[in-house]
Amino acid sequence: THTVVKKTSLTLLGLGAMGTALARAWLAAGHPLTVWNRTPARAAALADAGARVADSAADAVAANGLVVLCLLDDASLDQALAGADLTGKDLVNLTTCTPAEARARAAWAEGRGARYLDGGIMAVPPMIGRPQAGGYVFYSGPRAVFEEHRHTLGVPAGTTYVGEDTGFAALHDVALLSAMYGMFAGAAHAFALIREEDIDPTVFAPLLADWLVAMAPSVHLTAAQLSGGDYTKGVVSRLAMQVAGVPTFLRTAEQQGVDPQLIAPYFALMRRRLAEGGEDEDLTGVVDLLRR
Ligand code: FVH
Repeated sequence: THTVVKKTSLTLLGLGAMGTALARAWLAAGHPLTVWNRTPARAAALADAGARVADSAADAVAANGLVVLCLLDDASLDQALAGADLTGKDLVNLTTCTPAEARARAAWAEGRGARYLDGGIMAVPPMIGRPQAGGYVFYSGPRAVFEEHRHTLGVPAGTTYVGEDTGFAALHDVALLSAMYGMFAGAAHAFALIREEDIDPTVFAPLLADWLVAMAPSVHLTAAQLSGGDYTKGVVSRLAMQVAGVPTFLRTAEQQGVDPQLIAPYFALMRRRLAEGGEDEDLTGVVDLLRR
């Protein structure tokens, strides 16, 4: 005999690139899905794939207890949900927002009789529905709500619960993406340095990628020092030595005709920390300078 597991039915508002990928993953896994999109044409292909297309956001919300939102930004939620009755609903908001917006949105939802979970998606659409791609979603808010829907939420991508504070998913999301943009900035500078030389960028790229991967674990030393409060503990490369090398980096940029605007602010902070007496530290002190 086979046990038939009933798949949770749910509603999804927002069928942009990400919303469509989420919808396809839930449909492929056999979840009854009601969808709505401001521009109805975007729902047509999903109707063919088995989704029920609601005529309005209010109708879509009324269809299920679990309502997932994947809209452009926080402001679009107000517009989409203006006429919807949220009483008794569980809202899961995967729209990128700030921590403060997430907390305010939770209070807004609770004031309308709904429970609220916030999510920050750490994936791009092609990673959705492909567990091997490594995409996942940060969730924060009431643990009970997360646990209740964990299985369904885990269908499109992995789930990582980061706490009862509703703002934490957005904070983790933005923190990781900010680090990513810092990495992109460094890579842009590196490519600019070699751009006019007889170096093939496609030959250079694997060297760059391997180096970034090799350096990534340095965040563990930073974390341990921030946690322990001693920024000289376990130092690998003294700040005094690193600052002594800064003119070499700036002169190289100048000689290669490259504007150092992406890395110069970081060098300025390293110099400031050295001037404050951080010569025996590594780079952790820069974190504190940013918070002043
Ligand atoms: N796509 C990505 O790579 C990233 C990966 C990480 C997470 N983000 C966030 O996911 C949210 C949705 O992103 P998206 O890629 O689906 O975005 P779009 O393709 O631009 O679709 C936007 C949807 O939002 C609807 N919408 C916009 N404004 C309103 C409004 N005022 N009222 C109702 N709906 C609205 C839009 O509808 P339409 O233009 O088709 O009518 C789309 O459904 C986002 O927070 C990313 O940061 C994605």
